Amino acid sequence: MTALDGVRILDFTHVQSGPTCTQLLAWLGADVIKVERPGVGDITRGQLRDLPDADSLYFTMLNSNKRSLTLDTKNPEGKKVLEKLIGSCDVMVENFAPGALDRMGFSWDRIQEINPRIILASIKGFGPGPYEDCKVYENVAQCTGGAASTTGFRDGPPLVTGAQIGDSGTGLHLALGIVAALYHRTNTGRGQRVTAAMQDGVLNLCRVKLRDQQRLEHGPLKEYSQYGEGVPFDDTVPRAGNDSGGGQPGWILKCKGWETDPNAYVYFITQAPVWEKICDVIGKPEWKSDPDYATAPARLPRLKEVFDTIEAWTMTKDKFEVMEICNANDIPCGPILSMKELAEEPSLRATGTVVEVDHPTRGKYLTVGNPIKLSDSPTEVVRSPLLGEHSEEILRGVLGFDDETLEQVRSSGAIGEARREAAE
Ligand code: CAO
Repeated sequence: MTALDGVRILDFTHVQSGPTCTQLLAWLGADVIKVERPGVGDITRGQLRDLPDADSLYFTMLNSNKRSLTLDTKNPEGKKVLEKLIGSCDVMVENFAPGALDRMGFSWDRIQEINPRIILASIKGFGPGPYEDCKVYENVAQCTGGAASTTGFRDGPPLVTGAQIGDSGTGLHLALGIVAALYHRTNTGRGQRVTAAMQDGVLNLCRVKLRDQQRLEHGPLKEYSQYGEGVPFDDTVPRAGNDSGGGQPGWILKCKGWETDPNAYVYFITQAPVWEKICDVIGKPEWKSDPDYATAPARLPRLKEVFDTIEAWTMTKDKFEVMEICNANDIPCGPILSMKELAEEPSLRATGTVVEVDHPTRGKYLTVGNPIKLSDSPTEVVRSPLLGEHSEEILRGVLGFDDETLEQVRSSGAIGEARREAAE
């Protein structure tokens, strides 16, 4: 039995943020019914295509383990089907632009009227306030949630990060809210609204920078390398390059081969409890008793020199040798792994974190599996559905439609033409 066995999700999500949420719920065992516009589907099916006529990796990697139903919810017959689905599902998830669900005729009041037990979960770019009506994409959220202003180097422009903290991060927040609301419902019998704004999600993930904003009022941020370089702070948290965000200073250092390999680097942390071991490993045993280097506070003003010296050692080894030597000495560090290295890493395949699946139109592809491991409810990743692949199965199986009702809905144009043949 899966963890979310018996939970049925009406999935009105598209692009990335919402689909990551419902994919997580599907991986945890919920029955996720993805509703898509007939003939069109989620816009990502056709975006960034690597193969002509096959669903893109963008889509396939965000929609595993779901069923696809095509339904025109602006068609009167389609609206009736949607009402029935709302009545039969436990959770409805959506990340339309603000107001779109209301315009479709499905306000929260109306949804509750149809099914008081349902949970309505939404992602929007912003919470209530000046920007509540705005459409938002990933990088807008990174910029408005504090990530971009604190990412990059001090002398360069703000930077966005490759980690999709605005979309996938908010999807993850929403999934947690949904699971909590389901738990609440088992005690109260009532559904509720769950909302997660992308700006809020990003800020939550950038909380250490809000911490530093307040610390600035009481003096310079001594663990930022600009402190050691004598560059004064102004009244806002600066970009800190590769400085560690925590209490143990770290930096990215070159390893052997850096001249030609853009990922021949290691993240090295000068964790205070293992400082003496670091001194021995890098060939600076004299630092152990030198008052300028022996303690963490003494090292703060000279971090650049410390890391330059450690780098002179890391440059004599490749990144995996550095990892091996440091780990044997309890020194925390991590090689910069490329996507190619991650895709080929056998241990990630063994744990199901990277999975190869087969798809009827695109063949085999790699996807990220469930990063959350439950001992009694393991996830088996199933390929993403073709557009409308399960329309008939859902209308018959979930709503109990017979041949005649199905034909009536089909002839109204509400569900379009299913692409069952491609799956056969
Ligand atoms: N049948 C009929 N109509 C449908 C439908 C269906 N099955 N599914 C969607 N639609 C309609 C919607 O009702 C909406 O119509 P109206 O504009 O007439 O109300 C229309 O499709 C477009 O929906 P949208 O406004 O959500 O889509 P968009 O492409 O214009 O905007 C996005 C995309 C992502 C910017 C916007 O949805 C948004 O801001 N979402 C909230 C924040 C978010 O999740 N962003 C992350 C996206 S990933 O980077």
